[in-house]
Amino acid sequence: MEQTTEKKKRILSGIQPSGSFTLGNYIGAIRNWAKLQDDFECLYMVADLHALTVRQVPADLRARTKEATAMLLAAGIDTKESILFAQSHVPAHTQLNWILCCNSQFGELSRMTQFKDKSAKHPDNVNGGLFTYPALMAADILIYNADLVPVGQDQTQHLELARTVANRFNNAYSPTFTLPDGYITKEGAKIMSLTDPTKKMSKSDDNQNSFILMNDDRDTIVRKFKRAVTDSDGVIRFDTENKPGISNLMSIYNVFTGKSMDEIAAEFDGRGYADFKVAVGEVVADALDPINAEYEKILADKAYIDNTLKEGAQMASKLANRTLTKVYKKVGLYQI
Ligand code: ATP
Ligand code: LTN
Repeated sequence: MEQTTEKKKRILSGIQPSGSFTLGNYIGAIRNWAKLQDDFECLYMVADLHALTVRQVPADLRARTKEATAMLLAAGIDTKESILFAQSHVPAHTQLNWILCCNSQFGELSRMTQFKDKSAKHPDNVNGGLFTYPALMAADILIYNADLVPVGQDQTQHLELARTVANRFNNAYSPTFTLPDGYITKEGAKIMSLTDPTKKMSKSDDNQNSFILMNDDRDTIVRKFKRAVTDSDGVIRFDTENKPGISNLMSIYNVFTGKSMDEIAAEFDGRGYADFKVAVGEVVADALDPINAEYEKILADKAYIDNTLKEGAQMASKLANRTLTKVYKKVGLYQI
């Protein structure tokens, strides 16, 4: 690594343990997290509190938080380089959340598309947490004064809100928060559902065939790709508007092979969709297999996972509490 005296920029990102991680999560977020560790000071978080905005089965949430931690470790998050923790283990996030809620406008929160989507999906549970979700996400980021936030495209609106709130606070009091930038890779910023390629691949989708899970086995992966919804014109060409299904598969193939869309089109010229789908399945399975083997090993070691989270929470809390103390003072909360 290049020697430099400059302070490394800081990164914070999070993922909800609202289901097992999908290929969309891997390509859009997790894959990049591991790569960024050398060049940035990274904090990665299992956003268990955010998951509560949708009703969870308690035992499942508990299990998935542990599984999420194991999967992040298996995917290359190295605790010698990065801080890995669970959101609920660092209470300062929720404490700052309140202050940021008081600095977020009803109109701003009402415009969030994720709020609208999830309200439509769960009309019987349009709760306050779902509405103020972006203020908690802003707290996650701002409490560490993160410079960059690696996320998929769907999170850009939330990031924009974090900047707005940070800016408002800095102007109302005094410069306190770093304005965070998104770090969104062009390739794979939005992987689409395999059963409806106009929709984002999402781990909370009810249709199991719509997503590939990071811990699906090779046969399942290939089978799901074979069933992927495409079109009937039989030509492999990148055209997101008219051929969203094939374009999505091409994007996935591109991520794992590094081949350009033209190269992919040439490789499969004159061959049918069936061949292409199997090829996509194979490269995905090749990439996920070793991560999975590691995941199984880590998951069996509860003490290691617990210890990782404990140390992560301690380190994160130290940084977070410093910001919280400053903020409490600035807004005029009485200090004893
Ligand atoms: P949920 O279905 O519970 O809303 P999700 O699958 O959308 O979950 P999140 O926990 O909200 O996943 O997202 C974790 C990270 O993965 C975020 O950075 C998000 O942008 C990214 N991500 C999620 N789905 C995709 C996708 N289909 N393509 C690219 N990135 C994605
Ligand atoms: N809202 C994010 C998860 C998340 C997050 C964060 C991402 C919670 N807090 C802070 C980046 C930074 C999502 O992916 N749905």
